[in-house]
Amino acid sequence: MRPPGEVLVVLGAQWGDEGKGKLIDLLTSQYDILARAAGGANAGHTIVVDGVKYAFHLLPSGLLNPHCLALIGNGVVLHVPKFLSELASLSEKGVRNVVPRVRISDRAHLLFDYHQIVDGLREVERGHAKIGTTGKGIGPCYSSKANRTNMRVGDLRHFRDFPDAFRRSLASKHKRFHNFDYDVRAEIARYYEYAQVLEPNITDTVAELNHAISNKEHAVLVEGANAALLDIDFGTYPFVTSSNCTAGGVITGLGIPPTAIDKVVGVVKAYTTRVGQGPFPTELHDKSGVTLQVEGHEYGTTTARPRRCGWLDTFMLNYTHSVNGYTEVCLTKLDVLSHFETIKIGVGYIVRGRKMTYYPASLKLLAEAEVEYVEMPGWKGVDIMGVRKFEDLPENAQKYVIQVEKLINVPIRYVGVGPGRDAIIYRD
Ligand code: 2SA
Ligand code: GDP
Ligand code: MG
Repeated sequence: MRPPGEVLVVLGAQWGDEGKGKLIDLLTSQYDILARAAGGANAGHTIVVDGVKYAFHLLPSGLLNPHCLALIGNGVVLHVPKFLSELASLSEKGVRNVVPRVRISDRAHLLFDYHQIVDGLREVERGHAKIGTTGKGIGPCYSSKANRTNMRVGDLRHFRDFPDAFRRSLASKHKRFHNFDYDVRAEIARYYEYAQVLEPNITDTVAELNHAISNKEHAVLVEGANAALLDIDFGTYPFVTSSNCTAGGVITGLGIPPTAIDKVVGVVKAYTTRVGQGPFPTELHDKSGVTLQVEGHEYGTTTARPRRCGWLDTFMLNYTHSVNGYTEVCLTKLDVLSHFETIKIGVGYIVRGRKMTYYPASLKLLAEAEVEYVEMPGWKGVDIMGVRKFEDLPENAQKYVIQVEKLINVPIRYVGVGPGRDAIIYRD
């Protein structure tokens, strides 16, 4: 077990789907509280245990550990039906004592079905400029939150006021999108039921978490959703999600002070993938890109969309490191690179003949960026999935990991060599 009071944060360092779920699953047994700070059902971790596949979207995946409390922080947007169906599916698969181990922040925002409808309508409106959202209503819900018209989980406790407040919160969206079809009465009736069901799980998570940390009662693992380049402030705006999925979002999404965080693990895929639209300087449009997609099974957990694939980009990783402050890195999917004669790593961008010194905010500059690469010999054909010691990796694979470590200047503590729970190499 980790020392009580310790807070470890796991964050996606690229555009998501780096394999955070597997690392979290490995670490959970050492923590008592697993917390989600941001996002909603647009996150997706896949964990396979004893041949049983568990897909998590809203619930922290640490629930698989029967001793863990799962905490949904104030920064999360909660779609109650999805949340309840995920809970039910875990119980059906035999995960014990699930419901009493869940805590939901009374400050978390409710994501209603109409937010999902509006998500779709907005995408249609954007036409060619569409973002390629997951359709889960994330943007519209955070926009209601910022507009100060939305409702929070705690509002379910005062149900007498709920129907009027709900109608008011819906009104502006209804007006803006021409009275789209929506059965308001049925939705309110459903929420009356949900209010009874959720009541025992609603709590002041800010108080509970800070108490656990400052009194050194429990060790806490914060499970990042989405990733740095999808962050609303630091990502490739507007092709981003609507929450802060970098380290800052952990603090505001849970209500803990920055000084409470002890470690930040950046999860980095050994190459790069992206779902949806937006710039991607190291993207491959050739046979190598297809190899990464096929061999890496690069299809989204949430939407099953094929992921765009390209080489690792350490210029981008240096940027996300400067924002997130990784104390260590977990490099995943090294095994997928076993299919290449040579492997490239993006190390810098040249724009209009000048070397960039920092990852640009401008999408125009990103679109124009010519990537500088270093090229390394691969270990083609050598199956590394069974390797558990760093020294047993082929020499070129070791060199690749060490080169990445040098380029990002963060220790690589874990190296993923396969999808299985145990397919990981620890480095001291
Ligand atoms: P949204 O639905 O408004 O958040 O979509 C906005 C953009 O953000 C992208 N996006 C994602 N891209 C990759 N993976 C996502 N979720 C992962 C999953 C979860 C993870 O496995 O499904 O890694 O934690 C995700 N969520 C949002 C989306 O494609 C749009 O470009
Ligand atoms: P997350 O959203 O960051 O948790 O990632 P996802 O679960 O959406 O996608 C990562 C996928 O990669 C999952 O299907 C994992 O089982 C798989 N995976 C994780 N680590 C490795 C690895 O080291 N090698 C291989 N081949 N697959 C991995
Ligand atoms: Mg994912």
